[in-house]
Amino acid sequence: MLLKKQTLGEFIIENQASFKYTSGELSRLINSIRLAAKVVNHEVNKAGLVDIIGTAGDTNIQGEDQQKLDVYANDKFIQTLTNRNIVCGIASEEEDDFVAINSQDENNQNKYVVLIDPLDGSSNIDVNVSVGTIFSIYRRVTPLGTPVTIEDFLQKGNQQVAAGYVVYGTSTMLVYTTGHGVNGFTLNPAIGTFYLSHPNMQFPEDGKIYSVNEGNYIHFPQGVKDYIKYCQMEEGDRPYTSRYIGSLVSDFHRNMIKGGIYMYPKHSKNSNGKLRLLYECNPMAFLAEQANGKASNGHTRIMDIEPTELHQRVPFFCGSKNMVEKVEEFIQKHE
Ligand code: AHM
Ligand code: MG
Repeated sequence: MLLKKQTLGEFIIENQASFKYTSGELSRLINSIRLAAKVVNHEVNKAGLVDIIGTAGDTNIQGEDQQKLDVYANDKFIQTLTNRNIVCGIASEEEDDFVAINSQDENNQNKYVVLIDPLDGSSNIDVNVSVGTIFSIYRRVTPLGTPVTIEDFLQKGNQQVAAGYVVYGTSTMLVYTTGHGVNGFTLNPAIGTFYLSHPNMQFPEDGKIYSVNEGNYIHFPQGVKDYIKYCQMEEGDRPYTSRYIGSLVSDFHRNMIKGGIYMYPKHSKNSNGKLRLLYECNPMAFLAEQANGKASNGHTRIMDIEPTELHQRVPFFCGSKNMVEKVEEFIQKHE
């Protein structure tokens, strides 16, 4: 019975003391993400009913069609964080450049920046398959009361203060970490409250699920091809099961619960893969490590990569520790 469980609001207050810097600001920030998530959830759930699905006619900086709901989710998250005057800057997959929020006002004491993918996996919207929101939170590195700069956003993942995602699935969940493990909250849509349903989430050390777009197989590096063949081999607990939703948040969420690996390798047409370091890979890597999993680009820990640009892409291997280590072994054998 969810009603007997702790609510997200109660959890945030109770755990405020364990945050690295306890001014209450980070609690307010997570609270405002919770609010925006509920608003977006409401819209995602009625996507099939109203004329909101389909492209908005614009293309984003990566040259992809923007779906109307991408735009909606982007606006809602930015509006909520701006109106509540909680952060000094936001970077989003849907914005070419970062958005500064009153950061040059010398009285502005907001010390956090948020990087966000407002609606990830958006090509799934039109076909009623789960999508998600991913967020990553840092303290700014430039002084308070000065304009926020690109440096505030180009921080290594190991500097994250908090990260999480919302999965708009068969039920809507908000899963996040502040560096003290990973907790998952399920929305009771009847009363609009998130309840703690998955405390202390952990990736099993080993898994039996591999998630990759195998349509790209021919273009993958030899090490990745060999690992896929290894997953399919009849030996020990193999062959593994192949599951690919094409929505990072949902694939990650399932793999964290059941044990598995998500892969988006580089390929011959896309030398850095597809996923973005700052608002897709780093937050998922932080969650993975906090849940006893691992995230790598095949060679290096994702959270140790020095970012050079806002929309930078990296190859991504993330999930159960032993599986990620195995694919790294295969990749490194060939390079
Ligand atoms: P998006 O941010 O444009 O939605 O792209 C990210 C998504 C991930 O959620 C998903 O895992 C991947 O792209 C799927 O890509 P592909 O269709 O190439 O397999
Ligand atoms: Mg995305």
